[in-house]
Amino acid sequence: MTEERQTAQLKTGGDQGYLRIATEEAFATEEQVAAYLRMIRDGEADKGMVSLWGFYAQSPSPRATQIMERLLDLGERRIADMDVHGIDKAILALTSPGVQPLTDLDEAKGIATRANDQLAAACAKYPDRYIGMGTVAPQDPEWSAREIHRGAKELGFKGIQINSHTQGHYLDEPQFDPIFRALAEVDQPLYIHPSTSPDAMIGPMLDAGLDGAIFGFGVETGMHLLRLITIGIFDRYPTLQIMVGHMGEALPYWLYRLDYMHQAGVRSQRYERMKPLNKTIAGYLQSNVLVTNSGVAWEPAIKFCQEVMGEDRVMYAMDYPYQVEAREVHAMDAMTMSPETKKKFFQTNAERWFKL
Ligand code: 1DF
Ligand code: MN
Repeated sequence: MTEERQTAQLKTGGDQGYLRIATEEAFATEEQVAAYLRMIRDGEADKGMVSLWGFYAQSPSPRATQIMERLLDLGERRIADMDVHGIDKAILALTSPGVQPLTDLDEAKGIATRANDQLAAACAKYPDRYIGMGTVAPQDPEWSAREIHRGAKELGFKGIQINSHTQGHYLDEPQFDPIFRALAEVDQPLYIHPSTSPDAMIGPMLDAGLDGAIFGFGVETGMHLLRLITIGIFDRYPTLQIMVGHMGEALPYWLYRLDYMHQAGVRSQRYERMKPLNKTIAGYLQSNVLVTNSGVAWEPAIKFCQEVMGEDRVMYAMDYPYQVEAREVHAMDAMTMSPETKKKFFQTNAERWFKL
């Protein structure tokens, strides 16, 4: 990257040959954060919540206070940040872990409903800049299914985001089937966004400071997607598309070993749950999984993913407001890649898969 490129101003409008559509962008609501703080105060929060939101919602550090301000804004401040970083459109979702840790179902559904209404209003106010993904409360799968329909039909949402496990439960468990059925009915994607690991998994990561976005998010979310693939979710729902961020939460890099050991496991019948599937894990990654580069502004990883999954399946994301770096946008612009492939990465893959 030349010095000139690095200091040149980023602009919206597509002068570089593509629009920049950022696909994993977060917002928060006041009552969501207040509920987290109450859980922490009352000793109801799991260790991950104490670590993550105990920090962002309470630390006086510049990282925490700036992220909180940006999360809570769905107006001019966010638009100004998008303008400065050359982001034409942001696909927005309620920040992790959404309402999934809340044990009072009425409270969870109320906060989710109002967050969805607030997001829909912001998208209506800035129709050229904001696109919404809805939030649900998987604790109540039937309600979530209805909210998926409301999001698609009344609120203009283009998918939903679920923040990995719900109180230690994973989406491959049969009680969550109404969520997948609803997604198939509205023909929209599911974005599985990271959350902190449940208490059963977080232990040895926490004392080392590895529980959050540095590592714990990725291994827990990658495992979640693997649980869904190996239970046969895509044999049951062949048109379902599942998106994950952070360059596929490391699964593409493990793919050879995943398939080798999965096939060995199926053949040996070592695990009751591990049944033969219609495709290989690589096959599902090439037909039902989409990845975004949130948090990973790294050309070798992006090219590797394009090679193993196909260049139609890798999309741009900034991960605002957790990773707001103009130099990363410049680095992505400067990737040595054909103009056609780069346009797919920044713009047309998102248009295709979110049906914009
Ligand atoms: C962090 C990173 C937090 C991501 C997030 O949501 C998040 C972080 C609470 O750095 O603590 O979405 N991320 O996707 O990388
Ligand atoms: Mn994120």
